Amino acid sequence: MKVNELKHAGLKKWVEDNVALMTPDSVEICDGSKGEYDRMLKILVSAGLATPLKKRPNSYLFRSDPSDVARAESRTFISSKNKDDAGPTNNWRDPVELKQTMSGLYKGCMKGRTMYVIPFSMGPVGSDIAKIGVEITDSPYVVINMHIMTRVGKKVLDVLGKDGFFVPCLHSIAKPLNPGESDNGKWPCEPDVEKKYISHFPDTYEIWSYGSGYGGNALLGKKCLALRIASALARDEGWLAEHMLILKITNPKKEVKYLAGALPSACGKTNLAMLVPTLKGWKVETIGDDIAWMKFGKDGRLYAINPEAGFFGVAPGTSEQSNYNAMQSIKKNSIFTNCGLTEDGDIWWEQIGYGAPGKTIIDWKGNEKPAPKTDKAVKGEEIAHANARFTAPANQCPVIAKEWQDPKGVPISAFLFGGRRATTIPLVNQSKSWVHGVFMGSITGSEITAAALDLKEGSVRRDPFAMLPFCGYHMGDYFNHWLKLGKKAEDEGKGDKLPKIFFVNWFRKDKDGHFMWPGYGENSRVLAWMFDRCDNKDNFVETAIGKLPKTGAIEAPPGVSAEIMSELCSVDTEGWKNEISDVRDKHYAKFGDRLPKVLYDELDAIEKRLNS
Ligand code: SAT
Ligand code: MN
Repeated sequence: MKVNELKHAGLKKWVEDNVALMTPDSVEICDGSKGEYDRMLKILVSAGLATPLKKRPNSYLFRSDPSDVARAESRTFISSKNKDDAGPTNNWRDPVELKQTMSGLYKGCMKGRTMYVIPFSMGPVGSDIAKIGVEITDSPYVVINMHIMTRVGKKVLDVLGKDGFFVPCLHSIAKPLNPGESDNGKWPCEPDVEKKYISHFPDTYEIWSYGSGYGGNALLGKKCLALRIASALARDEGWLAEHMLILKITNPKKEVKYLAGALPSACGKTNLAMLVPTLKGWKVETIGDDIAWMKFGKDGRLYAINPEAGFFGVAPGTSEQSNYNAMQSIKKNSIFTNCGLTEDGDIWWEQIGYGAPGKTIIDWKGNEKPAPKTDKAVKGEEIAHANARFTAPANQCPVIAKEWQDPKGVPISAFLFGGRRATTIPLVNQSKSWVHGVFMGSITGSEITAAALDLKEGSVRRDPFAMLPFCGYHMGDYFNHWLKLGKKAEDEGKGDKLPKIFFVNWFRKDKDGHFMWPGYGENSRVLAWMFDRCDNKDNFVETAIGKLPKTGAIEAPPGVSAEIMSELCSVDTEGWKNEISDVRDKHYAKFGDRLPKVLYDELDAIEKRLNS
């Protein structure tokens, strides 16, 4: 298909304008076909950027530039007209100035390359909850990843019609080629981090990205569209775009519920989405592992879709023990980025569950190293980058739920928030009300595990709703949006249809620093308790901080004593008093007068109950 055959006048003009600005050698409208995928890989292999993996059919390894290995949060901008609308947790830039700067950078940026125009749907094509985006990019690596992560092609243009809504997503790796020049094995990007831009214009629902070819900086359907821009769309249109997994859980009586959960990074979100239950007779299946889009149905229930079509998962730490189903999902048709390459032509990473075969291994920087005999990480000597990734089609997951692509979505019974907390926060806690649940989401946080960031080890980094880097507008307004949706449902007499809200913590430690709860598949015990709570089973006690499991309501996993269970499921009054003052003084204070007053009321009410 040619540009002048595009039926949507706005899309056609947008593409033509950018062709004139970026001056690519040629333009291709992507059709999402297998032929197109294979052709992109031929280009990438011959440019020396992709290595076919002997051990995994139709799978390839890429190594990025060392400057281009993760989302560039300091170069991620929320460019709303009013600075106040971006809020204290986002980097704001004036949209007029930012567009001027970036238009200058985009000028001639695709010289010597092909411009790919990727029409994609976030969510099943044609679903009422789905949205269409079109990404312009000069990266065939982006094209193949978008093939896996989204639905690409002509059927999307058919749904878009002549005047449908789409989110325009501009992307360039910022590495034009001179005549005769080729990438020659070197990952093309702008290596100077200060010259990368990941810009969002929430007032006009546009995305402009420049200089990075990696992950969320470049696959613009994911964090940029499905979270930052979608959160603004959801605010404006009355729905929810959340950084949440969606799972289906079936009890021994074959009753089914769906649950959506938000956890900050490094808390095992993908593992939870694909959990293998240890509880007999219970089954967990996956709808999505990262993002949920949710709309209220006429029946008052909240319906969720997974806007994505694949998994873009962190590789290190993924093993048959930690996530069996993820390991099965990546056996074929997968893309690996910044993993190690073994002598026999397979990928390898730290904590993959086994040492590397053979004598040598190629690390993520392309250097030959002795093959590690164990899978333990050696600081500074990592074979795979800590943010090495796999991209795999969701339908390759052995426990993908049959309804994962249902355009209606699945009705959500419960929300789960959580974080990595060594103290204070119980194993599971159900909110007393919707407002209390929003309070729980708003104080979500996780302890800093390594002295990585500028924070004291063990101190809590608040990550409200796990949306800190992903909310496209003022976080105080975002809390208010959640409150408004709950209030509306209650005012309409549909309050009982709202999902129940829970807060979990798998990471409590005892005085000697040992984890008190085994986690992984044993977390099914907590999910089962939540399941029964949704049916109003009498399995709880009312406390100052919320509804906690009654003694014996969660059967202890092997090796966990009754005393430990009782500590995990009780109120740490002193700890909570500290939590309350930390939230009031260090967290809520940041949001000024945009922090909804009812959340302060909630804080005061909990404090009062703790003191009584
Ligand atoms: O690189 S992504 O933004 O897609 C993944 C992540 O950082 O969570
Ligand atoms: Mn994520």
